[in-house]
Amino acid sequence: MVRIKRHKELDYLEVSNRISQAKISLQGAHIFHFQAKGKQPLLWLSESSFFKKNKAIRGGIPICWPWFGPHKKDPDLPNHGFARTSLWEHLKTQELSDTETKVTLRLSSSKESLKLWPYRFELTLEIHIGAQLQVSLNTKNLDNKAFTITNALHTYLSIADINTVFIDGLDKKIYYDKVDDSFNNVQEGRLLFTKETDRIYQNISSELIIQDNNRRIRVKTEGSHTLVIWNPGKELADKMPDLSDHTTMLCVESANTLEDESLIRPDKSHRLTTIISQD
Ligand code: TA6
Repeated sequence: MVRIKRHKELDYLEVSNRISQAKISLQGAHIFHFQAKGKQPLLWLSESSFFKKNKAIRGGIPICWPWFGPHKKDPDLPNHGFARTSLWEHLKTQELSDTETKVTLRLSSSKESLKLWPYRFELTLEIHIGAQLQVSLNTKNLDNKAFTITNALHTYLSIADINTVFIDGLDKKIYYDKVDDSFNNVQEGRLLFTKETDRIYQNISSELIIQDNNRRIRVKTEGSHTLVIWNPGKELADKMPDLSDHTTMLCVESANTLEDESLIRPDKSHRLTTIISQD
């Protein structure tokens, strides 16, 4: 079942089936809630998120596209691109069974987007809501020239406590550390959080396991080799007016960034997927 609702300035879809529920804002195709029945929510949402037009929601899964982070050449362009603040179209909702619902949203190039990024494109987001949450971002090149994108499904996971959570699956992986701007660091063992952490891990192919208090969250990625891990730590979080409590959030982001850019030729597509589950 799908219902259209509004929170502050933003319209959203509330989707539910026998075993799970999700909320998806039409601005940004932004999933800001997912919960399987009888389980804790998987996604974190800041209590102080603005829910304003042209402002990304703080929490859930912001879509960073067509560039991740600051624009390479023009720092005045929006951080993480414009997909997360654009108004998407709800194409369809399909009840695949009584335990799985698929929602598809679309963003097409427009006069406004061409001013920010000079290519014609079609973006679709396919969301499977069931026992797990599966999200695929498809980029199609509708232009007559090739373009390059970096992108991310900037997932904010809800966790019990940043001081005790840890991540398995990154041992010996190479990462770029944004906090001190250093390249070629090597992860030793599991990743724990003692301070601001902002890293881009490379050559990721297997599933990650986030051990959170009494549950395990699993994140699988398809169509990317980079993974971004972010927690702002207390000092930075205190400066962010829309970030309520950094100790209960952890971003684990399937991404294509750094050397993992995607070149897409005319008529060709790229697909980035993240699958999040818990046990
Ligand atoms: O994914 C990590 C990151 O790029 C951080 O550097 C941090 O700034 C974060 O995203 C949030 O960015 P935002 O533009 O949403 O404030």
